[in-house]
Amino acid sequence: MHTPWADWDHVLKVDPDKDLVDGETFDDVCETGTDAIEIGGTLDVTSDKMERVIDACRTHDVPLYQEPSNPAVVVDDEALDGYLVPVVMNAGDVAWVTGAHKEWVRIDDVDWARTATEAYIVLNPEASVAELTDADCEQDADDVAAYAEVAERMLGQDVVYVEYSGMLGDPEKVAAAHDALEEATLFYGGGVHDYDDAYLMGERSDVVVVGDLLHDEGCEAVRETVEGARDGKAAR
Ligand code: 1GP
Repeated sequence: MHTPWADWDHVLKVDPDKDLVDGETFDDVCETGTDAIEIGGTLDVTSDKMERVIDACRTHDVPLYQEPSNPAVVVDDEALDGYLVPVVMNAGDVAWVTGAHKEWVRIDDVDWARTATEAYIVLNPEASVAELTDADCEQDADDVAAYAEVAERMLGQDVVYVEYSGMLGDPEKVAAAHDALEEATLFYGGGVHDYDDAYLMGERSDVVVVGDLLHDEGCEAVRETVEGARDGKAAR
């Protein structure tokens, strides 16, 4: 698989289970300036809900990826550029390291040319993803850096994802993960609400992922985070 994310600054993560702000459409979402849209959520996601988002975005140019949270929700659709599949480095439950993945490969004909993995390091214990995966979120900056290095060097991961879903993370830990990587792309996600948050994390990662803001505040707020992520990265 080629690695388009190496050129991204910003990803918008759409939760198919959540509504857009009143009056906004997926046309507006596709025009926020984000480099890619990832469709995925942790809870109550179904393939029907996924399809609805893919359909609404299919005529736009913005790259579209599915981030399946379990094998049952994987959608086969040519409008998708590919699949970004989470592997949780610090999961307590190995289902989220190789278990669900093994089931998927067993039951499905995986389109490997369009499939890549993201090595998640989950750091907000309050997040659904932390609860679901039984993640050990007690990690200091050294631990986070070590997980990042293991992901890239031992497991050959091309995307490492520091995930604080729902809260703005510790900039020092994000920077530690970034410093530990050679070629892999570092995604940062969690609690980015405005230009300044995006700038802060853009300075310390390669790609800033914005999720809830879209559903809570809308497209204009997202647009500001695109600017912030780009400016932060440029200032590095
Ligand atoms: C969630 O990392 C993303 O997987 C984004 O987090 O919803 O807190 O922006 P937020």
